[in-house]
Amino acid sequence: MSPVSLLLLCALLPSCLCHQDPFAWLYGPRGQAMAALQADRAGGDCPAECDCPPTFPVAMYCDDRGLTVMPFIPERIKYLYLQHNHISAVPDSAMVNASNLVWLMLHHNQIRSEEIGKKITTADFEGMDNLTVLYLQQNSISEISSSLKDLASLTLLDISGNKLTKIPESLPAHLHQLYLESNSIDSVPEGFLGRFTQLQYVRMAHNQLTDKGIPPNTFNVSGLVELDLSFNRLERIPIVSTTLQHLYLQANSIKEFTLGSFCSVVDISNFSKLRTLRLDGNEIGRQDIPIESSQCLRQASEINI
Ligand SMILES: *[C@@H]1O[C@H](CO)[C@@H](O)[C@H](O)[C@H]1NC(C)=O
Ligand SMILES: *[C@@H]1O[C@H](CO)[C@@H](O)[C@H](O)[C@H]1NC(C)=O
Ligand SMILES: *[C@@H]1O[C@H](CO)[C@@H](O)[C@H](O)[C@H]1NC(C)=O
Ligand SMILES: CC(=O)N[C@H]1CO[C@H](CO)[C@@H](O)[C@@H]1O
Repeated sequence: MSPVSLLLLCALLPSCLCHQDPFAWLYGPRGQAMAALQADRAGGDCPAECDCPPTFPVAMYCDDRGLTVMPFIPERIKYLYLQHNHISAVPDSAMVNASNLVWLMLHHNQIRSEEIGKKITTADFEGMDNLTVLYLQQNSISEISSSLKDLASLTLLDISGNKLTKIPESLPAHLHQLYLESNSIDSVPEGFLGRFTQLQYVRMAHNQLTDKGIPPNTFNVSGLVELDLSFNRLERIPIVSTTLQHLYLQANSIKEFTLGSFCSVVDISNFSKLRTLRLDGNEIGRQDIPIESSQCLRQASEINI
């Protein structure tokens, strides 16, 4: 329909849905009710402060609008964009209709742990069985309670740029990507990574990790593809699995190149799968790499030292 004929139609039919819902007056002058009704023709209601594009009715865009509280979440929404606001709390009630969420983007807000760890109880995330991506980076979270543990489908959790001083204890079991960089974490609990059978990418750059905080074999878990421990306080190269492909250790205080960190046995079929190894910005140089390394690290295409 051309814009001209649309206009014409509006003029002719006072109750047409072109501009305003004809029953809007029923619901009073509140902006939210108006907007909700206006959006109805697009496949469902939508809070006034957000956009729900008719072409993509399962998405709700509320990013960068100066929001200080969570908007209401219509039940159909799968992709929710709330980043770059001033939201400080995710109260119980906000998530009641959010059981269909697949992506929840809450990064760059002001969420504090007392407002997510304690007020978001396990029950709040119960039923959010399809949530796969949760972005919480750049908030003010210092603690994560067990509230996230029940997110059975969650594969990517980003809590970087917060105020964590330790690794959250109960995290969902099926994570593939765990991003914790730029916090104040100084240790990794014994056997921590072993709890996740599908974990492939672990990023902990810009924390306060020391050798003391890393029990032996913490990172010697198969399945891991990428491990970023750069910008920490490590003095030794931690033992990693031979299946690891990318290891970032730049800007630590490593004083020794320990080949045993990569290979305990070297032969035709036992060698490290490392492709990338960053060791620049440490206290070692090329001369510290033993000659046997070429056997163990035969797949490394990039070693920065
Ligand atoms: C939940 O959905 C109902 C019905 O659509 C709506 O009236 C209510 O405001 C919603 N609650 C929240 C917290 O989003
Ligand atoms: C999750 O997704 C599946 C398939 O898309 C759907 O059948 C199911 O109802 C969803 N679960 C929830 C809790 O929304
Ligand atoms: C890493 O773990 C494997 C299997 O658990 C083990 O065989 C290997 O010796 C360990 N690597 C090191 C360097 O200790
Ligand atoms: C320590 C290690 O990985 N050893 C393996 C070396 O290769 C042989 C033969 O493929 C395996 O049986 C060992 O487990």
